[in-house]
Amino acid sequence: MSTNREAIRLFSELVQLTKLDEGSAQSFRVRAYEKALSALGELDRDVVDMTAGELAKLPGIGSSSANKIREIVDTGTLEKLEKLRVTYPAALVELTRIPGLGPKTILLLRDQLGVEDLDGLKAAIAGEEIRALPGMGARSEEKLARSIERLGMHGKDRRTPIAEALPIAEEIVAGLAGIDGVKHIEYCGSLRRFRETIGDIDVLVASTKPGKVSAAFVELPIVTEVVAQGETKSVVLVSGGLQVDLRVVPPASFGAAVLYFTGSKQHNIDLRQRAIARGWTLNEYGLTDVETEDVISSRTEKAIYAALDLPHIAPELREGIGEVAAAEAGELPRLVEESHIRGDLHVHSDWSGDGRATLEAMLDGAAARGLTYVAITDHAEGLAINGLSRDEMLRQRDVIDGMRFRYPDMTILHGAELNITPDGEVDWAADFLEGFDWGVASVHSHFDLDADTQTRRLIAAMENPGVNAIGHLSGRMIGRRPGIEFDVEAVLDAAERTGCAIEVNGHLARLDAAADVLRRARGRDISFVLDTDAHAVSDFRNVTWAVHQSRRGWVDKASVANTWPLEKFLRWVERKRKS
Ligand code: DGT
Ligand code: CA
Ligand code: CA
Ligand code: ZN
Repeated sequence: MSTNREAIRLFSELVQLTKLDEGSAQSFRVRAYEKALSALGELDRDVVDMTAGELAKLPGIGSSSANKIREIVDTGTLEKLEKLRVTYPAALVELTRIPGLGPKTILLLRDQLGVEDLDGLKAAIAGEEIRALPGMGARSEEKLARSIERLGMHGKDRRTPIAEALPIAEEIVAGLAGIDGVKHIEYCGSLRRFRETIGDIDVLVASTKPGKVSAAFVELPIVTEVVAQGETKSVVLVSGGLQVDLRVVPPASFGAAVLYFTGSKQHNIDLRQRAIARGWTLNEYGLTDVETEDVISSRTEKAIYAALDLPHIAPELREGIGEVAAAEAGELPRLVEESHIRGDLHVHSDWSGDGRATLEAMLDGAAARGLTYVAITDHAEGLAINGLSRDEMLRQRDVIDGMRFRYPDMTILHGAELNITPDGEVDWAADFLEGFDWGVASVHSHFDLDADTQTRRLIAAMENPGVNAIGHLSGRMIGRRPGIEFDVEAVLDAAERTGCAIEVNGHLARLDAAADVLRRARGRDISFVLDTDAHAVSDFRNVTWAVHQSRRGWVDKASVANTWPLEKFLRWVERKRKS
């Protein structure tokens, strides 16, 4: 299925560049490509085996997109995309990451002021040139300057959101998997630790034939530039400009190398200190006795930790923030594993405008995951373009009632994703909210209010009996939109007091609540729910990311409500709704 992945990558670039080309994110063509992109994501067949005719029969794929997919299969690229890349170089495209800077404005800046990249934009801001443009002003110029500041887009320090880096790493790992002599592959570094932004991707391969690996690596279709190529170490750039470091090591030292290249640097230093105290050294080749030069351990990470008298420390915890001391004291949290998750409490269907699969398909998908309980939480009406009215919600409730018999092993809750207004109200009053089995409430607008207002807003929503959990607490989109500002301690106090859960949203662009917020909840009596926020069946995969995020936040399994057995979970849900 590696061609599917390739097609998805090229189509998402096509969407992005077409938005620029048409000066609109809503044009007919953009939407057609977006639909095809989403259909490709749902496809469980290999596009290599499909004709253009078969492709065009799939829902969401028109004949023009079908031909483009065939072009990718047959030629490895897209002529149209190649042309767009020349017109819109990567440095210009990067400006689309700045909140509030749409395609139309980017084209205006280029035409009127000759802005070609971030440096050009900063110069135009410094020279107060932007305020003179039609439709702009001093305020929009200042807002732009602040957005750049807050996103931390400073040339070489630029970090890539994990949502962009992870699929690239997966494509590379898949591309190297079949090569002669390869025994293990793992992506390491900040990506394996599941940081929300990535400096570069570090891929580690154990192989008996290193030359073959690096030769294949530099030839991968995703590679745009080879910076260095050697037997054991190569460096490339991929489309979008992200750097990928490859190391090839012998299978016997794979564990030591994975440990070393996973980092963090501070975690490595803390471990090395323990090794030195025992008369050993620790590096990417292994744990070695200084005097005898005997290798004590190198094959697996687990064995190296064990030799250092430590339990295995999960990659997500390895930030050098006290995890080694906690491990030594037996005080690490009991981390969540995917198999612990019994329910999903944030799931959409195409009843709300942004859902991409039917209710039935989503329920089938939930059942296929083996879930014991699931909540359908389509958007409530306050979200103008997406939400369901009262009548639609009641109708949906009837439809769900009529479907329950098909899922004898899964309890279906009828919920809603409510919108939190600037005052902390939600869409409906208590009498209507009572009719639901579950409520998740989220911030979807008014991101710029001051911290006091946002804090009051969140706390008021938590106090509402119809609200069981706060969805994506900050509303951030990693690398695109900063989250709302709020008083974390006050909100955690309220979570404890009201029993309202905090969601760990597994959508890769969200990963919300953020890890530092989750860590600050340690030792408090707060409940969490790990959710996918699925809008399509393939989004159920987000459970993996929600689990990783909870681990990064040192969340203890005991506090995760959707690991609990059904009875306990339902009692907990009811307690809040009767509060
Ligand atoms: P990034 O790429 O900035 O998101 O963060 P990392 O952690 O992936 O950092 P990177 O790519 O520079 O290096 C990968 C790992 O290699 C890092 O987490 C730990 C290890 N490493 C790199 N340089 C050093 C070093 O000077 N000392 C030690 N102990 N470890 C290092
Ligand atoms: Ca890295
Ligand atoms: Ca690196
Ligand atoms: Zn949602």
